[in-house]
Amino acid sequence: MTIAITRDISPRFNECELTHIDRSPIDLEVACAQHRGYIEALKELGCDILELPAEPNLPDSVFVEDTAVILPEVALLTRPGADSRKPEVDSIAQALAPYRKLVRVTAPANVDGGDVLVLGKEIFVGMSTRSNQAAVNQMNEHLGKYGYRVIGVEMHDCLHLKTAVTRVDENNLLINRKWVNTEHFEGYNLIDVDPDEPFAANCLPVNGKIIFPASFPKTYTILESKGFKLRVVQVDELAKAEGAVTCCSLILA
Ligand code: CIR
Repeated sequence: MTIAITRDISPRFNECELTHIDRSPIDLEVACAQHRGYIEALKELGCDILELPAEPNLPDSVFVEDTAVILPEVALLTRPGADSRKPEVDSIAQALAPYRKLVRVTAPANVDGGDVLVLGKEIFVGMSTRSNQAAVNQMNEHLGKYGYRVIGVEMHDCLHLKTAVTRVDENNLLINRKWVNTEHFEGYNLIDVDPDEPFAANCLPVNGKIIFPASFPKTYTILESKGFKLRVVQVDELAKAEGAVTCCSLILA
């Protein structure tokens, strides 16, 4: 059974943090409809949804990915880099407690789940504006005992590591090489996003299909031509808050 944790959109979504894109007004109704469509896609791909109520005063709290890193053995609660987002973690801890043993990083560590790319027993953490070396060190302490190795990765010009590179399956990564050095990923087949679609590297594999934004048709075609089965979702209103497809769920396989 696959469980996906999601959280409804805060009425204060327009006050979200923004780092690399300009603010443009978000239509809450459209954003909520797109979020529902995303949840429908998760259901269609076999997920049971654990839908948490909105956190009215936490504008970015729909982006649950940033609050935790889920592994088969344990879940690591993060300490998000933006102060406005730090209070998002406690309610996620409650939601995760029935499913996993919990460990947590503490100050001075900062890490957003969007910076954490798990590839087997290697865990890559983007050294973004949200995540730091103290987090890499603490994650190694917590997760080393389960055989994981946590490695900091230099990146630039985008919010999170998973804005620049995500896992398509056990052999393939989808990547925008302009934003991240490829040296850590040499054992993988790298699939480049179309140059016209720099934000297309964020995809979400679930039970053999890939959840992928409708806004990136050229990269869609690249993936489809390689035989991947995609499930398209419309998330452009959520993208105005600098979010993409991985960030709106926590998947417990
Ligand atoms: C933020 O800046 O934290 C939010 N506005 C966007 C977070 C998106 N999270 C993600 O891609 N994992």
